[in-house]
Amino acid sequence: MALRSGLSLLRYISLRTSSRVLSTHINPEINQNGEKTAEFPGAKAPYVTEMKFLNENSYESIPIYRVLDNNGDVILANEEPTLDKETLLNMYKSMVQLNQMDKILYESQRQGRISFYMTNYGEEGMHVGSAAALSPQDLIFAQYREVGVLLYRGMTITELINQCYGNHEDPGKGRHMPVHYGSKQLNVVTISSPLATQMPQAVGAAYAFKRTPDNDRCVICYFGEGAASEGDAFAAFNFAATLDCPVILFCRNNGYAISTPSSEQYRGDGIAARGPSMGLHTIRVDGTDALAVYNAVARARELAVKNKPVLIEAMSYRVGHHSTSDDSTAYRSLEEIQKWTSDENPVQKLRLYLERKGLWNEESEKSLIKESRDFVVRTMQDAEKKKKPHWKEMFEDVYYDMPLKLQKQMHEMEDHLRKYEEHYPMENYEKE
Ligand SMILES: Cc1ncc(C[n+]2csc(CCOP(=O)(O)OP(=O)(O)O)c2C)c(N)n1
Ligand SMILES: [Mg+2]
Repeated sequence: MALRSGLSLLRYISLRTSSRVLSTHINPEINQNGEKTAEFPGAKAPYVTEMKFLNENSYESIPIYRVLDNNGDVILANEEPTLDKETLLNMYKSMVQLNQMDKILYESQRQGRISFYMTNYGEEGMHVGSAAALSPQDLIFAQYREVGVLLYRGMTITELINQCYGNHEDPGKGRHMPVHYGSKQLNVVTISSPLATQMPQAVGAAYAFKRTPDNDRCVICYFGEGAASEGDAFAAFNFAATLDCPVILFCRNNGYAISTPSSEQYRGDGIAARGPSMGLHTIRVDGTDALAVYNAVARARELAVKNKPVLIEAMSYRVGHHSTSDDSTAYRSLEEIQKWTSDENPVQKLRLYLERKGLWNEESEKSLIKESRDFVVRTMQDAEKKKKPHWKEMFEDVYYDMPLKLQKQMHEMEDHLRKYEEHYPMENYEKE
């Protein structure tokens, strides 16, 4: 009798509190009648006689891990990662270069020099923190707003700008819109615009790694909280978990999917809540804190290479407009933007941390900004002068043998260009 009432008290507590309590306080073998836990093929769980629907309030919110406070102070000394000076400075320099590149390329779109651009403001901490924790061999699948990851990995500003200008040095040969970067050498899969396409692809690549003998690589897949509403996201989560893939699914939750705020994008406790429910190791982290992101990804990497897939939800704020096709003041207040620019600025936080450690000062800041800005401006001017790829490139590289239909279109184009030669600035294009 005593045993029975003790068990029902535990059952009561477990239903009133979090799922974590549920798993620790109830003997999983026995239900409240002293019987064995149900063992359906689809669920092994205790029986209960009290009918209760669970909802988002049945669980505590998943906490947000951080290392630094808003002043750049380490909150708990033993959480401070042991990063050498060079790594810390590389992280910070990538952030500053990214800011300068964003500023100038955004303006260059406004001046009609490129067709489109997307800035990364507010998300720099997630970029450099995650990139620094990966091995250069790890394969990156990005969405589009992760340029700091690419810079830290080693993609040069020259390569990035050549892509945006679609000149003949762009590895994509001018076929993509700006910001669709990729690099075979640096293990960065080319970005594609349809949201979430990269997610099942990343999990598939991770599965291929798993099947490779002596694999010590993992895949990291970045995606926005908006993209997480796509069916492909669920397919990716489920394949990652059920096939035990060496993958880190990294959600950048920046609060918006263009004009849709996250409050309208999903219900429940964000993207992280989906992780444990789908069998993924999960953590929610302060994405404005580069050191917290570093720690989370370093640990996630250790798990992933042992074929334990991980979901990370990094919380931040998209400070800039969605893209050059958007004006975000139409759907959010200037005060809201200001709050995230000043108090929760990831670049500022890391800078304060470096200053406290004696690794940075006002002078180094000024010279880095000037150096980065000048380099971006010069590179942009050079990129603009470079020739565009030969027009025939647009018909090539898809089929090994060009189908007749395409061959016909190519010949029609050739005739057209010959006939109306004076209307096309062919001198700006590469010769065959
Ligand atoms: C399948 C698909 N639907 C819609 C779009 C248009 N679109 C481009 S970006 C975007 C918002 C994505 O938001 P999120 O994933 O949160 O990334 P963020 O822009 O915030 O970095 C939308 C709806 C698209 N590119 N692909
Ligand atoms: Mg978003």
